[in-house]
Amino acid sequence: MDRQTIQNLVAHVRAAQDQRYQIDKITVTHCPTLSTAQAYLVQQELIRQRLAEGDAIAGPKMGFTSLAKLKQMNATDPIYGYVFQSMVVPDNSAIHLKDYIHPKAEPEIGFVLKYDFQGPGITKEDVMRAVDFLFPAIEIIDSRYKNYNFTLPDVIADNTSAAGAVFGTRVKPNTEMDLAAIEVTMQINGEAVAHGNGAAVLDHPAHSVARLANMLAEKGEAVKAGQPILTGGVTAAVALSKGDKVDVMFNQGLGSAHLLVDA
Ligand code: OOG
Ligand code: MG
Repeated sequence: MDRQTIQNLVAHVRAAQDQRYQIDKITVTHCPTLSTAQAYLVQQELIRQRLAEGDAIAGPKMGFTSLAKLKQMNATDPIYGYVFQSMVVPDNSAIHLKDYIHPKAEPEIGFVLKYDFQGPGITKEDVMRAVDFLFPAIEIIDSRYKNYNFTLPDVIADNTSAAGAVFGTRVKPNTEMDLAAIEVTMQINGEAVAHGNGAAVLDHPAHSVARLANMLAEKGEAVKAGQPILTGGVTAAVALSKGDKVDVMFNQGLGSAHLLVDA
């Protein structure tokens, strides 16, 4: 794919992100042959531009790591993107619907590593040895595609629908914690809307971090120490409406994360 094609696709997707409007799939309007590898080149250029303009990466995110998400979005494979600093929402604070198109919330398990590592060949055990902190998270996704209707290359080029994230308080993992068995409930206005456990995420959320490291290795990048890493929605995502209070609550001492939705 030539440079001009990449630039055109980035300009098209960025405009939708910045001005918050919905677009048709770029695999329909622009590039029917767009491959996954080419879509990551588009994503990479989009990220390069945002960094050049002064935004910063908060951390990487995995997507489509649970069956619930794969089914909901009719997807086939895990993908990755990035949460920018400008997207971070402090715990317990409000977002404004006007800043989004059709936002949804999903509960996620977050990792912070003690040291950088680079794939290929990273395993779940490598990840567990490297864990510094875990944290409860709410990811706010907001696909720029109409009705969240996209193929994998479309959603990769749209930075995997990234639009916001609440990173809850970091906790040190302890020997009592079992990340496959850990349970999460997402409540909206006090009512349980989704429930799942850590094993929903690729059998164990550390597999998601390993997969991320191994995917990033293909472009020579490492997973970095200290960055919050999102391992992917444990449950299906839930659409947000004005006045919602979202509570994502884990057991085993991982804690909770909270979000309010204003007009
Ligand atoms: C794409 C983003 C997927 C996850 O956790 O599975 C994702 C989408 O569902 O719009 O972030
Ligand atoms: Mg997510």
